[in-house]
Amino acid sequence: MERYYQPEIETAPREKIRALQDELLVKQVRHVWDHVPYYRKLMEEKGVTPDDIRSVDDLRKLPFISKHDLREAYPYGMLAVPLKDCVRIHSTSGTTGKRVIAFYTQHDIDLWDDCCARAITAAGGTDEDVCQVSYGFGLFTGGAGLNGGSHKVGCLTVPISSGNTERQIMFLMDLKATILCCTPSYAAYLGESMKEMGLTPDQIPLKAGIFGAEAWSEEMRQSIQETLGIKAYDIYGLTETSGPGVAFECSAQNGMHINEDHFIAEIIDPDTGEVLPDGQEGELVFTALDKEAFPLLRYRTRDVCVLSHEPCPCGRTHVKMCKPRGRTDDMLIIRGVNVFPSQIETVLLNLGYPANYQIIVDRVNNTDTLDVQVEMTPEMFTDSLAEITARQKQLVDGLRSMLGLTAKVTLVAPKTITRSEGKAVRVIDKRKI
Ligand code: DLL
Repeated sequence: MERYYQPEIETAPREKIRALQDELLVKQVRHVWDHVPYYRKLMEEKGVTPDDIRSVDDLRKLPFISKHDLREAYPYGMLAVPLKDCVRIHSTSGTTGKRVIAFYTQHDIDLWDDCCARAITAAGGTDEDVCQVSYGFGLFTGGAGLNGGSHKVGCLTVPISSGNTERQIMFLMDLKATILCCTPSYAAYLGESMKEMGLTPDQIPLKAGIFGAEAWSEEMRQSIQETLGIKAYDIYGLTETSGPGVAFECSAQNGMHINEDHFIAEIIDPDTGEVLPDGQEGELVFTALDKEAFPLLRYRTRDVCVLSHEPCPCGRTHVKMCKPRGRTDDMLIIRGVNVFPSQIETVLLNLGYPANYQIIVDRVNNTDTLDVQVEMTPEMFTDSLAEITARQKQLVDGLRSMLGLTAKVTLVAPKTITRSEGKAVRVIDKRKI
């Protein structure tokens, strides 16, 4: 039976959700105009005032906020409440530039925890469960978010953070953890390690996993589900919008419900900024409706995604987003062709390889090169040159038909590619250096 954490909101009729969004948006725009001079200036430049925003229909009149704005406004320029009202910060890893700092009031933390509690409940979690939170704790939002959600659901929470795989497995087995929260790449690694220890899926107490923070394919979901003997649910979010829990998967496991009482999602054409209709792929943009401290309006996430308002068998009425295909900024352009790492992952997993790979892009004699290093499983490992050549050819053909590009494939021995305890590093683009 489907369980909800807040059924009155999660299954509310569309008109009710829309009316709530209209009301919250009007208030939020006023709050930002009054307290965030940086955004007020952006509105003035666009010739918009809070009086122009009367409902969600007017959303598109508002200017976008980009990562560039957040860096310019660093650290306090987007803060909308006095610093003394804030109780915590989190921060992005800063891999693509200067860190972004997000601020939270206690109200912001409470609503964030609710969003994560909805995700855990949708994955079947109750106060009977033992929830092992193996996302990193600290500035990263993964650990804190799922920890807060797990408390609200009433699970016995194991705030183990990431890393120390041996200890992870010991706690998981000894405390009979039933829900695991971590990145999908770390879940795959834990699964691989438990398999090596001779543990079979029916000996592993887990029943569900809540995995996100990085792109992962359907094929990877299948593989994790099989190794751990669980149902694997996707969860999405970003530091700028609180953290995990902006959207989460339900029992249908085919897209994530966006918590529309807190966020409005739009899909735009990343080049023109034009809002695209349901079903069309584009850049995901979020407006936070009731965050107090760091209330971003029309924030461009750079995630490439599709929205769907199709009714969901789980009974939730909130719009669904597909698994993000990648980011506009991690989409590789190789010899003019757009390539997402997730497409490469799909080919590898379909051909029976593990999700341990690295994509190395370079430029030689003014021509882009694409080298995909693929790890073999111990069963595949062989000295036979003929077999390796046949495997390489099969991969090159598979990649060509998926990408329309010829890649070089290098097969490497099991356990050669460094495992990640947090977000996996899939791409090394030497062209930028
Ligand atoms: O990754 C928050 C999070 C923690 C989400 C734990 C889910 C679970 P950031 O470090 O700010 O925040 O990175 C945000 O990660 O814009 C996406 O590109 C990517 N991302 C997050 N969740 C998913 C997902 C956290 N389920 C950025 N699928 C986002 C694909 C995801 N990409």
